[in-house]
Amino acid sequence: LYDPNCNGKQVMVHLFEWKWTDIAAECERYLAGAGFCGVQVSPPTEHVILPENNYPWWQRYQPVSYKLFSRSGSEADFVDMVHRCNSVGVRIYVDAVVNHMTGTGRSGTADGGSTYNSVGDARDFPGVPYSAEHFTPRDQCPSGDGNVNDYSNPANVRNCYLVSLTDLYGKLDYVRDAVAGYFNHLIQVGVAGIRIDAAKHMWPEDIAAVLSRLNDLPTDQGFPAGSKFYVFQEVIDQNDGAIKVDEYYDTGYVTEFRYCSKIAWGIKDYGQLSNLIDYGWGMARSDRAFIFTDNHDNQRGHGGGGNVITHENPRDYKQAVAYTLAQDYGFTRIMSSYFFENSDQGPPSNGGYSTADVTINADGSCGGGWVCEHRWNVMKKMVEFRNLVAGTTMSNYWNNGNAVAFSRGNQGFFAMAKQGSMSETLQTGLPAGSYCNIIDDCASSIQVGADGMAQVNINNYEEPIMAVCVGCGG
Ligand code: ARE
Ligand code: CA
Repeated sequence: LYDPNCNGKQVMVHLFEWKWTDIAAECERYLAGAGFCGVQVSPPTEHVILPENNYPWWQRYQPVSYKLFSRSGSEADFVDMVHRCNSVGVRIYVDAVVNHMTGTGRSGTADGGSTYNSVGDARDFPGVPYSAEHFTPRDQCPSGDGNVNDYSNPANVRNCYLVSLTDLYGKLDYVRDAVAGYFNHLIQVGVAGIRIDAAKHMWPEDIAAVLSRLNDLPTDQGFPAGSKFYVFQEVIDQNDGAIKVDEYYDTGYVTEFRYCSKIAWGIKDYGQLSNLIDYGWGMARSDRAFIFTDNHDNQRGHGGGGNVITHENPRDYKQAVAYTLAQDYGFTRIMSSYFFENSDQGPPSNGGYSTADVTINADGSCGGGWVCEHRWNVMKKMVEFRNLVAGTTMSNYWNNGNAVAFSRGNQGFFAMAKQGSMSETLQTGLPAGSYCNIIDDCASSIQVGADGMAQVNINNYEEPIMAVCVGCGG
């Protein structure tokens, strides 16, 4: 439940809207070598298709059945991806949409062939199958129009329809069995875990009931016997409602959205980095916190949006992700995006509904509209750093409001300078010796004395970051 099942590796990447064929290739050609734990993939299940909205990315958050047939590919492609990634030690985590099915008022046939009808009182999803009695009864929802509209009332949040999405009745054994059946199918294929979408809108005991029905992970996909599905739950707790992240600790990790605001604030005003993790603010305990600088919603103003830093400001973004990976709180995920002009726009396409391949340029960056933040040199090097210092705590913390530095046990040392330069004599916590900065590919280095002190110089406006570690770099 709490172990991501990736051999102690520390960082996941969300390859948002990538096709299964491209993810399989990315595991083999890049992610394995770069030390990534695994990939969060977009929802793999059959979903509505919305030409009238120009095939927005969010159509995949309206499932039609649990058949593995989506805009990212067929079930055969999915299975091939999971197997190929597992065989190079990179795990797959599925974005699981099980709080609801489609929005109300929709009908049609999904790509995998299943029909759906949620027009009027109909709630027909024969591909599962679900019908009207499997959806939360209207009298359970204390809201005038049946939709979620009062975040101060847990029954409203969990029993009403989130943005008019038909809400599954998670109390029923039938629904719990159906959802567990979907998850056990993923497990049998070799998926290592899930993000539970809209977990905040599900009762924790309903989630627990589903998880209690799950099998161990299969040893034939390289999981040690007795391994459990890794779970992280999307609970947006910004101190703005009745639902708190700690209600979900027994069923897995929780997304910590306050971290997104905090790191954005900290990069704007380095002094704030000193109290980045604010337990007084109710932030989740470290061994339950799932953290990221931005996600597929808040980078485009969905899901409450907020002040977050994204790839659109590369200089700030590199600092935000570098700091996130350098410090010791939580389990980390890196976002990998595509460029967009409006917040509904789907991924790069070949026209219409067909998602374009990810193009890899000769220099290792991506083309064709894909941003591939996870391939930026700073991100790659910081993944290496975080893996190497895993298990150590932050110490020798120093912050003068313009530059910041700290050590990770006696394994690593990190420094960052907002204006692009710094020159300070600092305690590194490291054994004496010469260490090179992996961020600038060892163009600069520090000399650590017998007392652990070193002269730390940064002179690099675009990437004002230093990361050194025992046994990394050249
Ligand atoms: C779309 C249309 C809607 C339409 C609906 C049904 O935009 O107008 O009514 O379809 O036809 C995504 C998109 C939605 C989209 C949906 C379904 O973002 O725009 O709706 O897919 O296609 C809350 C929830 C949180 C949720 C965010 C978006 O708590 O769980 O809202 N996030 C997840 C995903 C989303 C996804 C869904 C859930 C649905 O990450 O990508 O929606 O599966 C405060 C509160 C938060 C609240 C936030 C925004 O911060 O504390 O709890 O988040 O405000 O309301
Ligand atoms: Ca619900």
